[in-house]
Amino acid sequence: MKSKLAEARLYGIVDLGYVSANAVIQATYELCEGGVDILQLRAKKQSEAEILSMAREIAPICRQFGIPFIVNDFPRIACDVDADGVHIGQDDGSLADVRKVVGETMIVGRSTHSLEQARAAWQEGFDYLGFGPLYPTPTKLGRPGIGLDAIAAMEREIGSKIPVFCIGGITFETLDQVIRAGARRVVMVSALLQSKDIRAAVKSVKI
Ligand code: TZP
Ligand code: MG
Repeated sequence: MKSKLAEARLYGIVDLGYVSANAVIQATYELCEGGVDILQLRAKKQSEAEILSMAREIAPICRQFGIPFIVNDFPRIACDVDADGVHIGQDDGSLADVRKVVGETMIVGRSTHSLEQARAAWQEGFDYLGFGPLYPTPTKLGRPGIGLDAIAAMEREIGSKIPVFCIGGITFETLDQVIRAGARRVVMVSALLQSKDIRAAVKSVKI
């Protein structure tokens, strides 16, 4: 799955801020069928037991499509459902601490919000990074947009070494300018999940 990660350009997230619990499986199928290259489960308000149960259902679907499955925030759940990876934020501890739970082979990703944080996360040894939010976004309230100016330098220095996915406010309107600013890989959350036809929306992303 590390080779799939290395090739991934479009990262989709099943975010429970946009998908109700009873629509998680449907959304997972539509993202996979549309052609996301990697998929994350992100549930900020659900209990660990609920997230475990959703992750258990999503994992075999991603496996069926050959798409790496990443669990946000919960290394233990990632292990329990035999996910391909776990994604953690700046406040979720060190890579070494996560590795104690998930072992050496699982993919571990980190959110970063500046070139300095991206550099630090690369030096620490994370497998991939999120970089953003580029624009302010309701999906991650309370964080200012870091803008597009930092993308080129980040891609030159870090994105040339490990996969870095630009994230935050990337829509069908903003995608072009994000790519023109130098982004190689993107995460799109609300733009895909709020589409009438998620599958068609994913298919229409050209990156
Ligand atoms: N981390 C930085 S921005 C963001 C996360 C999880 C949310 C991105 O969502 P959207 O809807 O694509 O702006
Ligand atoms: Mg977190």
